Amino acid sequence: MGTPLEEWVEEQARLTQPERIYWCDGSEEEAHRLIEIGLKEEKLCGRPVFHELNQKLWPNSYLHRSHPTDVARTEHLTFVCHPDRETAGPTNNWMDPKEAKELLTNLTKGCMKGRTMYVLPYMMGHPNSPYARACVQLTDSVYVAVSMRIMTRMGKQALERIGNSEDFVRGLHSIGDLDPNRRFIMHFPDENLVWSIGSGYGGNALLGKKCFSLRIASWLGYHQGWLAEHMIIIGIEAPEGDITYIAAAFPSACGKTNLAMLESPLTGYKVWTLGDDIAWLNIGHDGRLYAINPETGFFGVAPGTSEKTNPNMMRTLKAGTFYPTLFTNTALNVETNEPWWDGLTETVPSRLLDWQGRPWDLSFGEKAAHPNSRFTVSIYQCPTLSPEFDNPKGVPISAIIFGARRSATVPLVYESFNWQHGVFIGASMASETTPAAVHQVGVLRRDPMAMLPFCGYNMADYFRHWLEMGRRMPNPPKIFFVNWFRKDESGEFLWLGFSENMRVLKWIVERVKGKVGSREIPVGFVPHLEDLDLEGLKIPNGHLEKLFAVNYDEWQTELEDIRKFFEQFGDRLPTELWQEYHALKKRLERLVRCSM
Ligand code: OXD
Ligand code: MN
Repeated sequence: MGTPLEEWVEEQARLTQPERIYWCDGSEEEAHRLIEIGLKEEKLCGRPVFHELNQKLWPNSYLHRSHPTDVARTEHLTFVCHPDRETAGPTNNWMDPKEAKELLTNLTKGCMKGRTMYVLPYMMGHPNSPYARACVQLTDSVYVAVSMRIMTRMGKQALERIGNSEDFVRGLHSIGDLDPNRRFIMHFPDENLVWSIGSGYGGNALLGKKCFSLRIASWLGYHQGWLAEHMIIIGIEAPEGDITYIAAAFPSACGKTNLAMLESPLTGYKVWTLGDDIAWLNIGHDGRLYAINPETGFFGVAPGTSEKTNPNMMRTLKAGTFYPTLFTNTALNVETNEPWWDGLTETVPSRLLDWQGRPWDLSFGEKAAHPNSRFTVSIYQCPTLSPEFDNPKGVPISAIIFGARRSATVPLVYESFNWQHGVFIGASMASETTPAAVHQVGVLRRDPMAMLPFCGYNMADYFRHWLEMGRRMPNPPKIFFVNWFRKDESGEFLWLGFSENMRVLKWIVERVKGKVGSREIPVGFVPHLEDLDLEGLKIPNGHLEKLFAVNYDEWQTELEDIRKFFEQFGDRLPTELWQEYHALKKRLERLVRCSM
C-alpha cells in the first residue's frame, strides 16, 4: 500500500495509461530538462512544444504556439459540479457530479497513451503560511509542467506537507486531442478536485490558478470565513516612507498587471508589487484583512506591454534567471528571433511569423500576435517585488478597489459610503468583455467583483459572505471604484491611464489616511478636483468634469440592467443589496429634481 497520493496517482495512471510517469521535484536541473524535452521531444500540432528565442536579448525565453482553437479561457465549457444546481447558482454552468464524472472518465480513458504523465506537487502560498495549500496536478503537457513550475512553489515542500495525508487538492489534466468538442474544465468543490481535458491554455490547464485558487478556494473560503479574489495586491510607499497596501479587482485583460507594476510619475511615491491576479484574504488576529498572493508568477497579456506602458514588466521578462520565461502565441520577428506583439515597438518589424507560425504581412487582416497572447514569468524576477511577498502572514489591506472597463457612465474614481455600499458597488459592477475568454469582445456584461467566471458557488451566497466579512472586521478596508476607460463623444479616452493612474491611487491613499476630504455625488464620494495631484499633466478643458459626470439617463439604463442581473438570484440575494439599489435610485432621482 502506498500513500494516499501514490494511490491516487496510480489510479489516474490506470485510467489515462501514460507511457511513463515523471515526478517533478521543482529543481533547477529539472527546469532545464523539461525545456529540453519541449525543444526536442514533445510535439504539439506536429512541431516542438518550445522554440528557443534570442537568448542574448531574451535570456532563458521560449516561444510556445498553441493549437489554433485553444487560445483563451472557455467559459461555456467550464462547469462547477456541486451536488445540486442551486449551490452553483445561475451564473455557473452546472452538471450533476456523477454525470460529469462519467463523461470525463470516457474522455480520459487512455488519453495519455504514448505520452508522459508529469506529477506536479506544488504549494499555493508560501509553505510557512497558515493560509497555504498543498496540491498535486497530473498533466501530459510539458508546457503546462514548465508553466506550473513558474507559477507555483513546486517540489519537495509540497510532498512533505502532504506526507501520508489525504489532504491535498487534486488536479487531473490532459490536453486530450485538443478537440473543442471534447474540451471540459470541471470542478468538484466538495472533493477538492479539478478535472480538465482538451485544452492547454493557462486558465484552463494551470489548475492551481483559476480552477483551484479562485473557483475551489472561493468555496473553501465561504465555509472557512475568508475570501479568494481576482485581485492584484500592491503596496504604495508615500514620501514619508510608510506603505499602504491595496487589493484591486478588475476583469481579465483590464490592466491589472500594469497597475500592479506601475512606475510612479509622482516624486516620492513607489508601487511595490505583491500580485497581479489572485488574492486570498483572511481576517488576522488584529481584526484587519490580510492578503497573500498564492502564486509565484505572472501569466500576463502581451499585447500593449512595452517600455512605455510597463517598463517593470519589460525588465521582468528580460531578467533571465533560472526560471524560464514562456511566450505563448506571440508573433516572431524572423530577423532577430525575438517575440513580438502589438505595442511592443513603434514600428512593425519587416519579417514576422504570426502566432500560428505563418509568414505575416499587413494585408493579412488579422493581428500577427494573438490578441490574448501571453507571457509566463516568475514574480521573483520583478524589480518592484515587495520585500513582504514571502511574508507568510500576508500584508494588511487598507483599501479595496473594484475597477472595470466602461466607455461611458462610470466616473474615474469614487468611494463607497461604507462596507455594505461597497459590496453593492462590487456586486453590481459591469465591464466590456476582452479577448481573455472565448466570446464576443467589447460587450457590456455584469461581472461582480470581477469574479463572474471564477466564483465557485452561488453568487448570492458569495455576496452574503462579503457582507458577513465586513461585519467581522471592526475597521474594514475602505472600498473604491475606478474606471480608467471612460471616453468622450468622439471615442477618445478622457483619462491618460497607465502610470498616470498613480494620481488616483494617491487620492485613495490620502482618503485612507484621512488627509483629504471628498464630495458626495449620487454614486459615492468623489475627489474635490483640487485634491487630485495633476501636476505636470495637460488635461484638456472640460475633461475632468466629464470624467466625474453622472448622467441620469445613463444611470437609469444601468439601474435597469442591475435589477435584471440581481433578479436572477431570486430570494437568495441578500436584502442589503436591494436596499442599496433603492437608495441609489432615490439619490439619482434627487439629482434630477435638484437640476430641474
Ligand atoms: C487571466 C484571466 O488569465 O483572468 O488571469 O483570464
Ligand atoms: Mn485573471
